This record gives sequence, C-alpha cells and structure tokens, in this order.
Amino acid sequence: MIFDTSRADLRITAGLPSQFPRDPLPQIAFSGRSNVGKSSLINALLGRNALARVSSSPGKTITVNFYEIDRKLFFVDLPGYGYANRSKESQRVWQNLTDGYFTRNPNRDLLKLVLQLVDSRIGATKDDLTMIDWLTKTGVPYLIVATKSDKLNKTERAAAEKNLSELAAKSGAPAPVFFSSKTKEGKDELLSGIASALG
Ligand SMILES: Nc1nc2c(ncn2[C@@H]2O[C@H](COP(=O)(O)OP(=O)(O)OP(=O)(O)O)[C@@H](O)[C@H]2O)c(=O)[nH]1
Ligand SMILES: [Mg+2]
Repeated sequence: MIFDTSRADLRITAGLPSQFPRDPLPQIAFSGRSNVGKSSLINALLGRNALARVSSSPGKTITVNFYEIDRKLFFVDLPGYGYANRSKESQRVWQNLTDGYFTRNPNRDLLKLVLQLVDSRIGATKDDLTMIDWLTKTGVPYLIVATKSDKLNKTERAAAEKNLSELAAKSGAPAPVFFSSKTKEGKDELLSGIASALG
C-alpha cells in the first residue's frame, strides 16, 4: 500500500478501550518502554516535528493515540511500560488499556504489524522480553526496532546488533532495524516494512 505520510492527524486519544476507533482501517502499532522513543519514531516516519508529543516527563500520559494517515491507516502509539515510579492505579490503567488493545479491540484483525521498540543502549529489559514473548505467542507480526542508534559507539553497536539479532532469531522475528530520530537511520527501511505489512 502506498500512503502519503504528510497527510496525518491525531484522530483519537483513547483512555478506555471503548474509545478505540471502529473505522475499518489497517493499524500499525508502536510498543515499548516509556522513554524508548515511540513518539519520536512516529514523528520521524511522518516527517513532522511535533505531531506526536515527545515527553519530558516519561510515562505520564496513559492513553492509546491513533494517528490517521492519509485516510488509509492508523499509527497507534501505545502507552509506555516499565515506568519506575508508577503507582498501582496507573499500572492497572496501563494493563487495562494495553490488554484491551490486543484482546478487546474491535479491529484486532486489522492490526498488521507491531513495531516493538527496544532502547539500543539498554538492550531488551525484562518487560521488553515479556512483551516480545507475548507477541510471539499471540502470532501478531512484529518487528524489533533498536532505538537511539546515534548514541552507540562502534563497539556498543556491534554488541547491540549481536544481542538483538539473537533475540529476534530465537523469537522467529525478522532481523532488528536500528533507528535514530536524530540521523534518520532506519527510516526508509521501516516505511517499506510497514508498506509491505499492509500488503
Ligand atoms: N539521541 C536520541 N534521543 C532520542 C531518540 N529518540 C527519542 N529520543 C529522546 O528520548 C526521549 C523520549 O522520547 P519519546 O519519543 O517521547 O519516547 P516515548 O517512547 O514516546 O515515551 P513515552 O510517551 O513517555 O512512553 C526524548 O527526550 C527524546 O528526545 C533518538 O533516536 N536519539
Ligand atoms: Mg510518547
């Protein structure tokens, strides 16, 4: 599918699964830890500076944000996980929304691809592994995106490539894509991965 990334708008900010859109459009979801770079990736893919809010206070907003692209598809910014100072209540809200997105989403069959973000400097955390395991088990197609690649030196890059490639191979996922919202490394590769997932 060819889509015009310059035609994009925030359509829905859902705090409850009942607010998820019913429009029969394919969805591409962005999942990962709070602060991993989900909103920055969405902005980079859409060639915008500030459509998706880049947070100075990570993990504050617990919403699922649906960006409608060219009236053809949704980019879905899922709430970040692994935020250290999260209260029990906000953990419950996160769980309800995220479980809701994957299990009670009226358009679950239109979810074509999950971009599972992992901070390339930190590597996969326990929460990332839980998410990857879960995506593998449910059979949702997903791609591991190693974010903030501009922050790695050569040695760190080689180590991150080795670790994340092994993780992807073990999980039956495609090779990870290294991405930087600063240098735009990986942007074209991700856009073509999204286009091919849309068929
Ligand atoms: N150097 C560098 N910094 C980045 C990159 N991507 C994101 N950041 C920074 O990391 C911080 C978090 O980025 P966001 O895009 O808001 O992360 P998020 O995953 O959307 O965070 P939440 O919405 O809180 O879950 C911001 O300070 C960004 O400027 C990158 O590729 N390189
Ligand atoms: Mg964000």
